[in-house]
Amino acid sequence: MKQETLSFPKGFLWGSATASHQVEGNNTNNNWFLWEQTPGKITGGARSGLACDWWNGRWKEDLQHAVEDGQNAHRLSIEWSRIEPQPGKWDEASIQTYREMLKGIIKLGLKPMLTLHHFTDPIWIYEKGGWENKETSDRFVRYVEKIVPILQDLVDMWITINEPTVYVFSGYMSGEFPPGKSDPKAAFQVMRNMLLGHSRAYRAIHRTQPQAMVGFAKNYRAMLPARKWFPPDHWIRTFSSNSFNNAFADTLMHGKLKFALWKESIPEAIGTQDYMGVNYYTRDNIKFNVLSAKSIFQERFFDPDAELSENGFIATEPVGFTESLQWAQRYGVPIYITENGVEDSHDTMRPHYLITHLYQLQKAIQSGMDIRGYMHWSQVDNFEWERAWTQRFGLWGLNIETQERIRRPSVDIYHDICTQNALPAESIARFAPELQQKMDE
Ligand code: IFM
Repeated sequence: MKQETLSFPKGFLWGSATASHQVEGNNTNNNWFLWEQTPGKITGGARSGLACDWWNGRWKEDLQHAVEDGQNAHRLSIEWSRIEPQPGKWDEASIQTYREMLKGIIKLGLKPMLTLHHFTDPIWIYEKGGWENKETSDRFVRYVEKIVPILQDLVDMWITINEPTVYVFSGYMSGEFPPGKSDPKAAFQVMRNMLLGHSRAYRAIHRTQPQAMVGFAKNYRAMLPARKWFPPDHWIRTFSSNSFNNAFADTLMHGKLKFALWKESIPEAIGTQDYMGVNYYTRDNIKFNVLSAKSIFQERFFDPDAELSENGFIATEPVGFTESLQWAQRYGVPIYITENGVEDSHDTMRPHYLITHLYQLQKAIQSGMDIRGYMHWSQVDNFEWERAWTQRFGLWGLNIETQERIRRPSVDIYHDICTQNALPAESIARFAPELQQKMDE
């Protein structure tokens, strides 16, 4: 049996990722707070409530765990609605809280990677039409210009916007996110305005901090034509991937946004990416169906043989991860994995998911790809948007009644990986023996 060491490059960032609204608690001044109060929008009528109680300081406990678990980085976000609760009015106490949090994170030995916008908007932005309003991009830049100089001594890795395409599709196509619309023209406008916001924020950050690494986090959905022999399945797969996977990122390369029926030239977007942040979870099979006009003539389903997560939300498809990395590579910048993980309250699937995905990651690095870090989603169970507390993505579990943290077995598996900067042979043999066979071949 071959005992190849599947190691990662020196200085590789090993961490976990969180987002403000999902962990802080008592976030009452953003559009998600309003959404949570609206009947029928959140599974079981649940609310983010105290979430993981980070705003009262429990980030210390979770990130102390992260360090003990062997991690050396953490991706978190700050909440625009706390920093600028009213237009142009800055909340100095909240800004100080974030400074203290970031100082504490660094003191613990974690490199922070900071997201400036992770799905939530201040209520006043929402009331002015959210990102449908072109002025939102400038208002976003004003917030960035305020906060970056204050945090620049603590942070040099920035994510402008998390998963802009998920924000667009969920808020303006499927309607699961606020404002709950199904309006492709509005979706296009939001995409355009987010591109403007990103591009201007990129330049604003670099004006303050020339050495900064600035990017956005892209949720890449791998897609396969369901029937290889049937050209319409290939066509619909290409169409879907162009709008979901490529539209935003390609505009940063060539300055031309193409989305559904609309096009616009955005030259200022060109070159506004120092790295590609990849969030990868799963892969769909896509079938053309003339009867599914509502879902743009497509049907999506997971491979019937794939291992499915607790709520059937994710299929373990590590080869799709490789597809996402190959896709990311074409942008010619270093790659960071800014999210990857699975909902699994019993931790029965996570060990296999983790090992098989990190195996693909290590192979990609070995083949020459410049990949510099991996942030697992998530450190601790947190408020999973419209699915609320039904989906548990944490390495650590959370009892939302008592705030008790529950150590899942995957913590130890991830610990060994982070501290050895490698995929240990014993972990592969134990949790993904099929890979051992591959390695022996
Ligand atoms: O929880 C989310 C996160 O906010 C964005 N990416 C996907 C995660 C899991 O659904």
